[in-house]
Amino acid sequence: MKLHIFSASPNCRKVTALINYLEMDVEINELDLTKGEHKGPDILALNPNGSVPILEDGDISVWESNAILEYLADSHAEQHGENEIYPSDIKKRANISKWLYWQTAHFGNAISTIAWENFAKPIFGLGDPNAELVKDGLQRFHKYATLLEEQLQNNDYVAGAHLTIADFAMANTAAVNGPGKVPVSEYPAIVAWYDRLDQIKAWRDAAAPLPGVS
Ligand SMILES: N[C@@H](CCC(=O)N[C@@H](CS)C(=O)NCC(=O)O)C(=O)O
Repeated sequence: MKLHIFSASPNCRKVTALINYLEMDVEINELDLTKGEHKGPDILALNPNGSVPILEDGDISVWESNAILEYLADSHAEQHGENEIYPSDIKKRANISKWLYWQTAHFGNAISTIAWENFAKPIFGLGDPNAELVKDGLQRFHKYATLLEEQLQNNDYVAGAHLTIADFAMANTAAVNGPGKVPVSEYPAIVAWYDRLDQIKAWRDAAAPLPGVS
């Protein structure tokens, strides 16, 4: 298997964390997004969105980071057996899936808006933050963070008592929350959960230096 990434990207961190956690043998191809290396014809042939991460496995390519998490966890289970990180029981799986979809549609989407405007956009030379978009992102962030906060007040991990792929998915923006001015510090259970994840070497090792941050 081959994974195309930009290490500093939050959506790539969730995938590399899982690869580390499951000790999977995956070839890594690092692309520099700041140089547009993800827009070449070879990458567009794998992912017409021209975004990373992208996983190649034989004759298929998988894009959408949460789909890649599921595929990698299932591939690992096929060879090594069941793992609590993504169990096969359909009720446990549904409980994980709902958080994965929610992360993409809601929590992660709100954070992306804020962090893109405040942090990434200037780095890509695309201008100053748009105050209206930041305001909209913050409104959505607080709505969804309130829900996640309650879940994490009652559970150590996003989907319950065990670490699952939903944790790596949900925490993906940990490194950009600070420079992106995402107000996660207002939510103590979320902060404690980020700290819990930081105890996991596979997660820590997936962190990469951010462009423009020393
Ligand atoms: N929903 C997609 C988002 C992928 C995405 O937007 N990746 C960013 C990096 S975090 C990217 O490649 N951006 C460059 C671009 O879209 O041109 C996923 O979860 O994989």
